Order: sequence, then structure tokens, then C-alpha cells
Amino acid sequence: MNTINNPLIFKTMKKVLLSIAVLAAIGMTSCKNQTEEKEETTEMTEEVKEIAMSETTFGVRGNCSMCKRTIEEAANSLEGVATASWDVDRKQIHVSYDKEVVDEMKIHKAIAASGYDTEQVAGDEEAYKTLPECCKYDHEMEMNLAEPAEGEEGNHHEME
Ligand SMILES: [Cu+2]
Repeated sequence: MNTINNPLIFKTMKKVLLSIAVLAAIGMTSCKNQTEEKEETTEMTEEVKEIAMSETTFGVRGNCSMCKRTIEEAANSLEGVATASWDVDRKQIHVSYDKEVVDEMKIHKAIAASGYDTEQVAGDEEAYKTLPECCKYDHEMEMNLAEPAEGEEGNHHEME
């Protein structure tokens, strides 16, 4: 009577047992892989990985080198992201990633969660509030610029 009365406990136990089973299965397959496929596949998996790597470039707002660190860390924190490099002049990030593991929208969302606007996902407001003052970028800022900001170029010409 008691156990039937409490479906929550039953459900939780089921969940726990299921995760143990899954973990055991993963453990078993990875051991198997290590012993059986060790020598044969080393070369092949490297090749496959290279082919699977995708590249993307999209706009991300930000001000300075601290923004750069936060933005890149957010992208790099995702499993499947190989490299992430944000360009302060172009307000643009370049990411290479394994599309079998992570998709582009996840990268947008991770950056947005750290407080930064991407061209597809608005930055999380709470995270934005915790950014250092110098990093509180303008939400109207142009991003995805083809060339570095004109102001700097102009100054160089005046100097000549
Ligand atoms: Cu900054």
C-alpha cells in the first residue's frame, strides 16, 4: 500500500536504476573500445574529426579585451567547440566546431547566457548587469562589420 501510494519514490528509484544501467553500459563500451580498436582506429578517427569540423562566423556585440575573454570562454565551454576567436573591431566571432556534437544555435545561446548579444540571440539581462562597467556595451551597436571601425582608419589618414 505504501509503495503504491508514493509514485514519486517509485519514479525516482526507477530513474536512479536507469542511470546506473546507462553508466555501466558506457563504462563497458569504452573499455571495449580501448582494448579492441586501439591501434587500428587512431589514424582514422583523426581524419574523421578533421572532416567533421565546421566553421562559422557571426556577429557578437562587445567592447574590449575583457569582453573578448568572456565571449570566447562562453563558446569554448561547450563540448564540441574547437576554437573561438572574437574580433573586437568587427564585432564578430569565428568558431570552429564539431557539428556532430554541438550546433550553431547552442553556441549563440552560450554566448548570450554570458551576457552578450549575438545576431540571433539577445544577451541574458541578468548576466549583462554583472559585467564590469567597461564591458556594458551598447545594445544598438553595429555588429558583423566587414571592416574595422571607420573612425580609426580616418585618424590614420589625417596623420599622413
Ligand atoms: Cu569588455
